[in-house]
Amino acid sequence: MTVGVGGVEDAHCENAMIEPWLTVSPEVRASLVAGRPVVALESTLVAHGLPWPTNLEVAREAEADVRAAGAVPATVAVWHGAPTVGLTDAQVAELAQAKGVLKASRRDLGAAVGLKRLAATTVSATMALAHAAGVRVFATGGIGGAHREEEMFDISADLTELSRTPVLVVCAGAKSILDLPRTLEILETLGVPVLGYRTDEFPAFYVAAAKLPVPARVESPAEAAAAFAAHVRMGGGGAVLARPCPDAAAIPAAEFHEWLCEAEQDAQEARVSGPRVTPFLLKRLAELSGGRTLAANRALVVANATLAGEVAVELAGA
Ligand code: PSU
Ligand code: MN
Repeated sequence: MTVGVGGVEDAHCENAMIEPWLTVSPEVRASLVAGRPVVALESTLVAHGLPWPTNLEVAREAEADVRAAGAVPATVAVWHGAPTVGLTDAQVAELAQAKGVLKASRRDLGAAVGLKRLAATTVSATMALAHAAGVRVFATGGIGGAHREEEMFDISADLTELSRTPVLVVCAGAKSILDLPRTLEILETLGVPVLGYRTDEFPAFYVAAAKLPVPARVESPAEAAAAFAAHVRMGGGGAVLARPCPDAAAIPAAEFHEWLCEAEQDAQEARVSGPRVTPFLLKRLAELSGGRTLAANRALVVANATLAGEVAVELAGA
């Protein structure tokens, strides 16, 4: 089912970019049809990545910051079977407290829709739905990637989706719980540009810099938009715009590593695997750090939302 308001439905007929099977909120649809900037936001970090009530606060702050930058926010989820771009505030609030929400990556979307599930979308699934709506910019906390070799084989579907779906993912790099050198190598193999936002080092989520060089650096939203637009024009898929966690909230690498070792041990003892790994580690790290990783996560998500709004404005003006 699609939602239309006033003359927007007619305009939609000419707009081949919005897929008919997608539910798009009236405000988001109107913006897309008019060529105005829209930023997608994901829902896994709300349903699985952050605890109540921080999750709802962060979701609302991210939306407000996208608006402050001059773009329209579109939080993405599968709403009882309806793939949706642009949840209402009531839906976001419900999702933040709902129990038994599916964590849907790209592979899970068909089952979530076909079986009418309530599902939060990860980076890969959010990219797919954002692209189906014609949304080109998406803000999140950190992308998934390759887990460490000592752990069970686990490479996030976020990486393959980035290789094929032309959406710019604004994030604080990849999660610090991952093997970052391997993650960057895989991104190179897949042809995914990684743009460092005013940094030469790949950001590592809570940790501001991973001492790994980024292949390209941009100094402004306009430069980020230009690099992404050129990549897509030449047949490229997605790209990563990596902005370091704001200094005041960032965590020193040494301190973080102590907590991470302990959290990983706990995960192994609890025999956690598959999609449960990331939420388990994030929760355990928040406990072990006395809430510092949570504060960092919050700061980086809202900073990314602002930057994504600014880049979307540039792309819309181009
Ligand atoms: N950013 C956050 N918190 C999160 C995530 C991103 O600040 O919880 C989510 C994203 O949805 C990302 C997922 O796609 O974590 C990675 O999960 P996995 O490692 O299972 O692919
Ligand atoms: Mn995984």
